[in-house]
Amino acid sequence: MQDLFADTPIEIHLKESSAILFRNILTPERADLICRSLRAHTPWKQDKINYMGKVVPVPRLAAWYSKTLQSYFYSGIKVAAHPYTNLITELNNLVESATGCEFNSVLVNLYRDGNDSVSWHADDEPSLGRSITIGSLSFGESRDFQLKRKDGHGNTITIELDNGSLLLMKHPTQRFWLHQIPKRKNIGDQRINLTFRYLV
Ligand SMILES: O=C(O)CCC(=O)C(=O)O
Repeated sequence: MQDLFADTPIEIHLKESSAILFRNILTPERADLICRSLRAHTPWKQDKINYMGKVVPVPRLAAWYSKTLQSYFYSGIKVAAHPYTNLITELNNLVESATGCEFNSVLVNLYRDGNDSVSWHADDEPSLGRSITIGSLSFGESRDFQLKRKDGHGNTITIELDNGSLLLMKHPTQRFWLHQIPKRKNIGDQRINLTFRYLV
């Protein structure tokens, strides 16, 4: 993995918490290569969840990797872990060197086009412990990433996450804030996002 190539990090002030955006953590060429490799070699799966009493497919594809092979529970489903590949290990190391935080697991999401999305949620599953830091690495098409307070106060914040960008959501963002990737018309290209976490 080549050296970090980031622009000056941008601090995003969130009430009671904060996030840091690192744009261009990789060169565009390197980010494109990684995007293609992840697209081709990830064991993508479309999970189904219970939503208002119905079993529905989630509007994206995903794969869960864990260094410690721990399964992951979210939205009432259990997802088995894949072992870290060389590329996932390199990306984990990259995110750790940029942020100084430790990660041991990652959810990889593929948004095939603007119809794919993830709705409002917090990454606050009990397996993540009490102090949760998330390192979110994006490849491919730029998409809007939105944050809003759980208590309904204040405005929704929108950040564009581009190819080769890293967003660090510090503790206690997951306690007070929700996030989503909304559907968008006119987005024909794919985006891959990796949310690195630390399972206790
Ligand atoms: O795709 C993103 O930027 C967010 C993904 C996400 O929220 C998640 O995996 O929990």
